[in-house]
Parts: sequence; C-alpha cells; structure tokens
Amino acid sequence: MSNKPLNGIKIIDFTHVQAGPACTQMLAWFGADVIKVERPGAGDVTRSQLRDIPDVDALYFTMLNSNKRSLSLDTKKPEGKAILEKLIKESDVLVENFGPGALDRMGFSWERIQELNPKMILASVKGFSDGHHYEDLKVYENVAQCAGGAASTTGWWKGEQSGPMISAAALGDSNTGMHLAIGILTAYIGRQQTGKGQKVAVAMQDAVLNLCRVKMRDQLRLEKLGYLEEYPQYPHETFSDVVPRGGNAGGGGQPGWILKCKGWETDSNAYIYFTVQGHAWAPICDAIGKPEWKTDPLYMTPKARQPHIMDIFGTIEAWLKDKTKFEAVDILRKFDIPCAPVLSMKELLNDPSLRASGSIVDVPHKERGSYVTVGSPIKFSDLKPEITGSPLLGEHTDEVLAELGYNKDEIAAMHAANAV
Ligand code: CAO
Repeated sequence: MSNKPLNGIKIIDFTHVQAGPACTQMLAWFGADVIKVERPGAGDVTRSQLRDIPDVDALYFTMLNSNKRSLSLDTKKPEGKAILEKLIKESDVLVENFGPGALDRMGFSWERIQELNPKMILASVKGFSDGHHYEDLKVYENVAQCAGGAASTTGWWKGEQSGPMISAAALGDSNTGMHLAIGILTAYIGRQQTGKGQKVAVAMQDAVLNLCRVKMRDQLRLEKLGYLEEYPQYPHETFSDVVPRGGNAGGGGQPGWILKCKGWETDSNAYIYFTVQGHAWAPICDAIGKPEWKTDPLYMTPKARQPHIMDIFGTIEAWLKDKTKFEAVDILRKFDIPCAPVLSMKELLNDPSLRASGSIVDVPHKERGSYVTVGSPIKFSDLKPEITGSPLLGEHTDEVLAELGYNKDEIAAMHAANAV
C-alpha cells in the first residue's frame, strides 16, 4: 500500500447501514486500516438490502464499504468476545452505530473498553445525544431529518404539495458520519498530546441541526421582526411564529428559484437554479435582454425587486423557454451569474468532469466484476485516494486472526464454534 496520511491507524469498524460506514470508509480512503466486524453468515444488513444482482452484495453495501477489510465475528459468543478484546487492545479507534445500549449489552461499555486499552478512541453515532429525553430511540435517516429541523423547513408551504419534506441528501446518515470523522481525527490528535483516548459521539439530530443553523438564524430573526423578507411569503402573505417552508427560495441574501427550461414538459430535470445576486443586477438585465431594468426604480435595488421577485423569475423563465438548461448556463456564465443546471443522477453518473476528478470512480469487485461509486469529495495536492472494492463477508477473517497471533488450529476451532 502506498503511503497515506492515516496509515498506521487501526480502526475497528463496528458500524452498519449508512451513518457509521460512511465515516469509516472515508478514513479508509485516507489510509486507515479499517476492519469491519460483522455477524457471521449475515453481515451488515445492507449487503442483502435492495440487491440488483441475486446473492451478490448490494450496491448499498459496496458504495459505503470500499477500502475496508471484513472480519466476521459473533461478539455474543465467548470466543468472539475474546477476539474482540484482543483487537481492542491493538487498535486505535472503535467506531459503532448500534442502537442505544447495544454495545453495553454486548459487554463492551466505555469503562470496559478503557480498561482494555486506555488509548482507545470510542466513536459512536446515535439518534439523539446522551441524556436527551429521546436517547432510547433507534433512528434512521428520515427520522433524524425530522428531529433536526430539516423537514419542517423544506418543501412547500401551501397547496396540495405542502407539508414537511424529506431531502434526498443523507443529512441524517452520511452527514453524521462526516461529523464523526472530524471528531475521530480531533480525538486522535488530542491523544498525541495527552496519551489518552476519549469517547466521541455525534447525535444524528445534532448533525442535521448543525446543517440547519441558517434556519435557526431565521427563527431568531422572525421572532424579532415578524417577517422574513427573503422568503416567498414576503410581502404578500402572513407569517406565523415559525420559520415557513420556503419552496426553492435562496434562503440567504440572494433570491433564487428553480426555473423551467426548454423541454421541461417531457424532461423532469429540464430546469436551472437561477440566483439574483444583489450587486450583479446589471449583468442579469443584460443577459436576459432587459437592459431597461437597470435604471427602472422598480427594479434597481433588492428591496424594490422583492415584492415582485416571482414576476421577475417569470420573465426570466420566458427567456429560458427556447434554451436547454445547458445552453442557458452557457449564456449566463458569461455574465458571471451564479447558476447551474438541475442534474439527474444519470447525468452525474456520465459526467466526464466527475470521472476526471475522481469524484465518480469504477472499482473492481470480486463478485460484481466492477461497480461505480462516489469517490472522495475531498481533494489533496499530495494524496490521491485510491478506491478499492468492498470486502466480501469475512474475506479477511483468517488474515486478521493470524495478525492477532492465532495459529491455524486455533483459527479452525473458531470456525468450528461458529464464532467467526
Ligand atoms: N455479533 C453478535 N451480535 C451482533 C453483532 C455481531 N457481530 N453485531 C451486532 N450485533 C447485535 C447487537 O449486539 C444488537 O443486539 P441486542 O439488541 O440484542 O443488544 C443487535 O445486533 C442489533 O443492534 P441494533 O439495535 O443496532 O440493530 P437494529 O437493526 O435493531 O437497529 C438502527 C438499526 C440503525 C435503527 C440502530 O442501530 C440505531 O438506531 N443506530 C444508531 C443510529 C444510527 O446510526 N442510525 C443510522 C443508521 S443508517 O440509516
């Protein structure tokens, strides 16, 4: 293996589904030795969920577990517990995202882990933080989006489509995993100073809330002002005492909206996002063929535009009528207008720039031949993460046991006891 910054960090990856695996996968890309501990015979539930090929690990698993080794281990059996204890003594980090209390019930409380290895960093994902009145709840993605404020502030505020809305982005799962990765690396650097490990925890609710801090900002402003002028409800509708859902509004200082382009009637993604950047009003007027708006008092300032901003978007949409989303962006980019086409998963999958940058990669796999996955979104000048395939269930069991000092007969005995 070539030299990577996290080489030498040994991680017990006791994670499953998405939140935990996304975290450990990223650390594995950057060089950590990530040993995924999975229940013999079954493994991570995502191996068999949403399969596209019978009896082959599902993409749900392969896309979240690349660059790892797999150790199958029944940690409820005494033999399995003994192996895990040895592993804990020799590792730097244990990452888990079991339901509340599961690790304690298994016999691996934080106190016990510290006894085994005082340098150990224990990293956990839970739905809610320790001591929270919902701390006992099991949580999946959409539950976290609701508990963290994202759902109440996403979607439409009136009409048939109104109601809280879930985002497709994994704000609860992968986002929490990314927060945890930062926590782990911080604790690791802390350990270099103190020689001691520590417990790092990220609650999915908190990770979602952290991404929704601009909505908390809006709640505080609303309580002071009684209105939010960048929301589509302003100034013609009334505000209640909670931040409303803003549809496709920009949400920041720049009004924006999703606008139809040529072909929207048949192509569900023939749209662009258009931003009316306050100080760049003149180029917008030039781009859309409305130079007279530059000096019209009804259009000249953000304040003057806001009461009829939806009409302005309507005019821009009329201009877009005979342009595809790509043609429109090609024109608007010349005027320095912040915009982008609405890209489908299919378009992203086939985007040559994403392939060239390594953001989408083809990865070899023992049973699939190869699979496409999302590569590292973090780019370094001196590190090019090399994405390798996800492991088969228990693929590295014997190898890891041998590294722990077990001989061939002992390994055979573990297999006979169905402990691995
Ligand atoms: N050997 C033996 N037993 C094992 C094992 C192994 N290798 N790995 C796991 N287990 C056991 C656990 O000890 C636990 O047993 P008990 O419940 O008897 O103590 C059991 O498997 C299942 O644990 P779980 O509660 O984590 O699993 P679940 O499917 O019921 O719940 C989930 C899944 C995600 C809701 C829950 O794990 C959770 O809330 N996790 C925290 C929040 C989180 O990360 N959610 C995001 C998941 S990604 O969408």
